[in-house]
Amino acid sequence: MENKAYRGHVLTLPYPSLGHINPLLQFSKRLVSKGLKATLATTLFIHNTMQPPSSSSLQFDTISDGYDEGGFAQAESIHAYLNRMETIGSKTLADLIIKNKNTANPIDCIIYDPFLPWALEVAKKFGIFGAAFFTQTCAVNFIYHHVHHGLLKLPITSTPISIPGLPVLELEDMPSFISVPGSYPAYFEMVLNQFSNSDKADAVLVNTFYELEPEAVDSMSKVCRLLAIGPTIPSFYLDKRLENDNDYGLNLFASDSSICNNWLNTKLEGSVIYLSFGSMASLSNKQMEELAFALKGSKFHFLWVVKASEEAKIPEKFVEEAGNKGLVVQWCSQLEVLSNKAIGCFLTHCGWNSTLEALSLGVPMVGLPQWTDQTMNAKYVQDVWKVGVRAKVCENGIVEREEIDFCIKEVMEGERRKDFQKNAKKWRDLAIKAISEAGSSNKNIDEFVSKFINS
Ligand code: UDP
Ligand code: 7WV
Repeated sequence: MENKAYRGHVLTLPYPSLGHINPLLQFSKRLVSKGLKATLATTLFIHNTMQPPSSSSLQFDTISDGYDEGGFAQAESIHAYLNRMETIGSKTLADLIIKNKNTANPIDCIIYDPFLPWALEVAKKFGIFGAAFFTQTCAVNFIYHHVHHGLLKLPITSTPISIPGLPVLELEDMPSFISVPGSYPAYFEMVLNQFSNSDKADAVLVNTFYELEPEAVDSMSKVCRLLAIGPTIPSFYLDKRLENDNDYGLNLFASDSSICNNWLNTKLEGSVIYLSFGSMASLSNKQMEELAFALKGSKFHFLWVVKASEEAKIPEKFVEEAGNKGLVVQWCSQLEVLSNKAIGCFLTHCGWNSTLEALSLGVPMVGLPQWTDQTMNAKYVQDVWKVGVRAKVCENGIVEREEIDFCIKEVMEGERRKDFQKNAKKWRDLAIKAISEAGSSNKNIDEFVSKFINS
């Protein structure tokens, strides 16, 4: 029998990629801890293919993106995918709301990814409270807001670029859709359209915390009703207030964390480089080779996540020759790895989740951004948060082995290592504070809950 004692029922709707699902899944768990019922809706394809968390306080349900058999890979183009998802997604989201209507817990709030702005239209049609949940930094969001409203004209003809609340930016620091004009036009339109109806959202949530980017939070707060609710990291790794909250949610692949843990536990404190490029990036053969040669020539141990789809790009015999110096796995539990004392630095693509996880666990970084917001995050890692360095890219678009080697040494043993570590520790302390102030969690989460409960 359904429990009627919930304070409300929230439906959360992430964009169907791992980096968007996981933060919303974590946030949903925080809402459950506040006495709400939360249902996370993924696409049918994601639901059928990803590894669900082993046990969860959440409910799961599905909508359709119109590609139930193959998901994004089945679509003819990015444009086609997004269009069909809007049509079929709107319809199946409405079906989901209707399905819940005559139960003990009808849906009274939709938290949607603004990559899917049509979800707000559906919520409004049913008279339901609608909140946008931004999965990138306020700095990045504010740039897109500026472009969307014509406040920043493209293409950019003069640098550096000054935007209120942001550091002075060079072209290479901007999100790739701006610095590489014409790249991924459908995605560029999507990130700008996050602001097409954000003024109609009843709340705007952002997975960041104030101290990370105070001026950007203040700037963005002037244009929408913003609440910084991050970092959306399981309680276990931060404040340890939610019992058994150590599961990071969906995984791309099943991974046996004992393999990484056992290996890391034989290594000295701060002696291992952890490398990962997230769930989406695909590196060139040349870039993989440069990474492999840099690791081979370095004296440090390394744990390298190479997805199955990238494995063929590893040079022949690399893994055998690395022996006990390196471990290559297809996937890992990244939070568990980052919290292992053996890790001395994280060589990352600077996806926002990875960056926020490293900041929250106090791990210095080497940034090798690939596209989208990663370039901006890498800029902040180096120049704003000062927790690492950003690798320099050659004219051919590759970060060469010498540069990788240089960056690794800077962060693992250079004169600045102590500063990087000290700053990383500071961000970890602030991350814990952000999520655990005001009793059991972030006061912005409490404010958000009371907003929609009383609406
Ligand atoms: N991740 C993981 N295991 C891995 C690699 C990545 O659990 O081996 C998780 C990581 O903790 C992060 C997410 O996958 O939460 C990647 O998100 P991010 O925004 O960094 O990058 P994206 O995959 O969106 O490019
Ligand atoms: C998935 C698809 C497209 C983009 C992203 C994720 C992102 O940057 O978060 Br543009």
